[in-house]
Amino acid sequence: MTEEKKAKLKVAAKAPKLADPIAATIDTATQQMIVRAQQLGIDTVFDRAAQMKPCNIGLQGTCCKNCAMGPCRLPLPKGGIEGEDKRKGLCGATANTIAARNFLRMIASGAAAHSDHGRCVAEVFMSAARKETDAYQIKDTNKLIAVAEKLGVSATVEVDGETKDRDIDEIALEVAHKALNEWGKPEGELIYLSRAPQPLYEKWTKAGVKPRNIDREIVEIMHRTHIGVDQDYKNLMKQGARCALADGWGGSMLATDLQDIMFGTPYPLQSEANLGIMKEDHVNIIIHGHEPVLSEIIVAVSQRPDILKYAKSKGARGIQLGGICCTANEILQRHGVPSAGTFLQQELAIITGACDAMIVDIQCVFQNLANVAKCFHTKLITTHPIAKMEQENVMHIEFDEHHALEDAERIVKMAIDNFTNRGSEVMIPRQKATQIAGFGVESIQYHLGGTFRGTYYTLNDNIINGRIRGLAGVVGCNNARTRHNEAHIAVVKELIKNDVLVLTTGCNGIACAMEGLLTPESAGIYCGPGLKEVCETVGIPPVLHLGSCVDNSRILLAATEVIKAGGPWKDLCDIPAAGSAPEWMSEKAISIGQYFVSSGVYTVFGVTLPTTGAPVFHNFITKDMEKLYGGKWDIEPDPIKHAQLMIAHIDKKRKEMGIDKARERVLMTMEDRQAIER
Ligand code: SF4
Ligand code: MSK
Repeated sequence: MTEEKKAKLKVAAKAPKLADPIAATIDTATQQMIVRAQQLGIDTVFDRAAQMKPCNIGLQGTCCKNCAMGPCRLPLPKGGIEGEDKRKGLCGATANTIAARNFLRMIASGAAAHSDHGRCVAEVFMSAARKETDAYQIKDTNKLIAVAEKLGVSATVEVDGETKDRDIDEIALEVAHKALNEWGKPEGELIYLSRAPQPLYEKWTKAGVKPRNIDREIVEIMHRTHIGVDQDYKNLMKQGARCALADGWGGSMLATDLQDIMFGTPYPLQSEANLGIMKEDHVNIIIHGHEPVLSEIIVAVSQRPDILKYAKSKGARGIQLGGICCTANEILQRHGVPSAGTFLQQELAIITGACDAMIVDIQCVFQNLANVAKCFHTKLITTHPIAKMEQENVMHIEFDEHHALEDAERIVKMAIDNFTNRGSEVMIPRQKATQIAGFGVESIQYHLGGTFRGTYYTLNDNIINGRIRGLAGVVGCNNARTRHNEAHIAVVKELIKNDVLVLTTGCNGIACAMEGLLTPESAGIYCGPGLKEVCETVGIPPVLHLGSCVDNSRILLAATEVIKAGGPWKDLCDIPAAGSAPEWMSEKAISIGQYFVSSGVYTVFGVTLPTTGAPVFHNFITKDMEKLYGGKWDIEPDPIKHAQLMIAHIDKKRKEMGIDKARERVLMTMEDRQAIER
């Protein structure tokens, strides 16, 4: 071998392994941008995933570091456990205890993230109700009255024996107090539990898992998982269920309701998705994170004529807003702001070279954004007091509802000023797809309700007659350990092909939008005959985008409306429905999964579950839990098998409800019918 060849090999051996763009993602825009990043020598999450292997013991959920005698690592022996499982940590904690404690801490963290988001919204709501800020008002008074009723706040008052409507501001103030109280009230139970079907409420009572207040359930998990406290995986999971319910039927549900009242309840609208929404001749502002309180104002400010004039004075043709992750979903649902991409595309938005500012709030924000931004002119701005970055090039403009308009104006102007600093290294992929988003409990009622009955009558009717085989809630993140968007799209396509109507949120919603599945026209291409007929008659997509991660509460309430509208079902676990998170990664997904399960939903996760190293505990959550709540966990990384598990569950429920035959009749071809008649 020549010296030159040896030297080349040495360099190659030292060079970090780079991601294969085709293996990393199914999305061609993302593939192009991974190549672009590699050409520019900028590492992305895809390369880092190729370079770093996950820890096998952590994957199994059996590594404990809850005290300084550990970490105690209890891997599952090759070939599994025969006989008694003698594995234990220094304190004697078994693999079941360790896996359950870790699982609970994920639930606590996920519930805390959603619920702290909810608390922040409730505080802004309080400021709006007190009229301490001009930036926020009560936009949807109908929703305010509906929410007031659920919280036990009267919308009317008796004056001299006459019933009169109460002042809206007065109602708002009382709603704000009632809502904020849910985080820390000293006694009682969460008010919204009463929104669940009665049999489910009774199950929670019997199991002793009704949340008392939101914060307490999170704190209690941290206590019970401390060394030497709760050492019974079943008892631990009781608290896991209680904390997750405090998220789904508490913090998340309140966040959604109060956001709808302040920012408007979403109704279907048209928009676009993928990196191609960015425009070379516009100021591009990317908003990323989860909390819509500041982004709402940024949307309003960027549409103001004086601001547009200012952008034009700098040579831009306008301002293009785009979203990443769930802030994207929030501003998409209410204003039609296009989605620039999912969780795994956040670095790529900057690598286009055309991102003049990226504004981030909380959750799912990569710290590496700062390193990527350094390579371009992009201003990276953190806005939340609890989420800063250590890198010097990151600017912090702290949001406060009392001066939200000024904050938003400062940020948008900074982005406009930065437009002139763009380098020549601009490459925006062309790919983008049309999407119809903005669905919710109310709009499903409008599209699939009865004209005179004002309920979910038409939806129920079509489930019972079998045109719609069942419902699926498909949600959650991307995970760099799996091929970006592949499982999301394969699961959803398999479901709609089999006549299952899909309700989506989070990054699954964005992935489906990028694939063109959020259009009514996609029904004709991808759906089975029953679902196709319903979608074409009503004019809806076969995949209904319900919003952000906290908006999974909309899925719970939509399912509850199905019960109320009548049919053979009495409880959520009776409905032919299933949940799924094909590419999950965040702790919030575990909290969501657990509140789905504790609400009676069979829930399948892709990738893996951090419970496989403790087979007894794993068995408990994937089998035994069904006896308590009617729902249980499952794990299936293969997307087609994953969807088929959900469909098998849906068919099992159809049979239990006595509606399996109706579907067979409705899906018969004309020839089949004629054959019977002859
Ligand atoms: Fe080990 Fe027990 Fe400490 Fe966990 S709590 S690290 S199992 S000694
Ligand atoms: S943003 S939590 S990656 S869905 Fe809600 Fe997407 Fe998951 Fe974040």
